[in-house]
Amino acid sequence: MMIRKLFERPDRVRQDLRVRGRLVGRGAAGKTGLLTAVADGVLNEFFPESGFSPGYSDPLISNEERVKREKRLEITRKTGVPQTLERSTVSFELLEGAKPLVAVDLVDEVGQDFTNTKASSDEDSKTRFREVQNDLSRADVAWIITSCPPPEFGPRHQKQLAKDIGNALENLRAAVTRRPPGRPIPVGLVLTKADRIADSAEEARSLMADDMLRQFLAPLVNFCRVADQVADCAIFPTSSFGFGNSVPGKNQADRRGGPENSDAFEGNDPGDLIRDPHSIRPFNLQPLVAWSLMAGLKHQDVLVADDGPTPEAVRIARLLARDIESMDRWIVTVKG
Ligand SMILES: Nc1nc2c(ncn2[C@@H]2O[C@H](COP(=O)(O)OP(=O)(O)O)[C@@H](O)[C@H]2O)c(=O)[nH]1
Ligand SMILES: [Mg+2]
Repeated sequence: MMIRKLFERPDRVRQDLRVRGRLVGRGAAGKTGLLTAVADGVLNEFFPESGFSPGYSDPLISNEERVKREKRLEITRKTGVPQTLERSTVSFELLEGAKPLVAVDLVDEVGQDFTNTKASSDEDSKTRFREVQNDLSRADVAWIITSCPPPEFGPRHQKQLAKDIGNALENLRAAVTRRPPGRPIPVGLVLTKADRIADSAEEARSLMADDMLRQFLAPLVNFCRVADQVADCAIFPTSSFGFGNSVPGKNQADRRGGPENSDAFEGNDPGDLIRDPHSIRPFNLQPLVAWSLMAGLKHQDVLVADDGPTPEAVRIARLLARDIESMDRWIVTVKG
């Protein structure tokens, strides 16, 4: 057996395909909302060309996950997206008919671990931070989460945004430098809460031209463009609630890392609540998931046996590429 890059030897591939997605972003960037919306809005939907569907082959697991989702949605309905106190994983499979093709897991991180862990922090915090970094350095795809600022964008938000992007970049850089040589990671730059600045997808698109988005996320874009350790990279504006479906909530000051911490990243960011939980229409998430699976499959190392089975991962990645082409999508390519 040898380890090879999939697309260098498309004739041979291992069977147990997996895509591990890891998220980076400060507290209140929208990570939990995003993963909840992926679980609610993308699972059990069919991709347009391949007919693939992210979901569960085991009804017991499916029921388990559904109950978790419904609980989370109920909390979101009442008091907003629940604060993340511990890492948790959203797992599902990419199915073709009844056949599971790829095991997918996406980890919801505690944002404060990225922003508040310091060299002088206690050992427990530093151990947790190193675990997150280790995991990220071994991931198949990374989502770097930044949120759209509120409509009243001023110098304070500008400063906050620079700080958020700077922190995300430092974390990404530290993780990718520890990747094995020749094993670049695809990076999705996810701009959450697009519904904060526009009432519809059309309006959002008219407000944010491709170059403006690249400019908005310039430090991350520039890094990903030149870093050898980064494979494909693209920007995805998203909304977890959907357009016209949020109302300003109370200040997030009571969330961990709030104003009692003078270096708070999220203390002044009033969160939004969902106006009508029955009309949640997550925006641009199916393209994000399909792209992540495609890029994640394309760039991972695979075990290659000289007389091995047929190139299943290549077939899947190609079909996903066709799916993406025919989806209503907003993908701003940076690299790849
Ligand atoms: N308008 C709007 N607000 C959102 C959206 N997603 C999250 N939020 C708000 O941002 C806050 C933080 O989101 P959360 O997902 O908990 O961030 P995390 O700390 O990165 O997990 C939430 O309490 C919501 O108020 C979205 O799609 N649209
Ligand atoms: Mg969270």
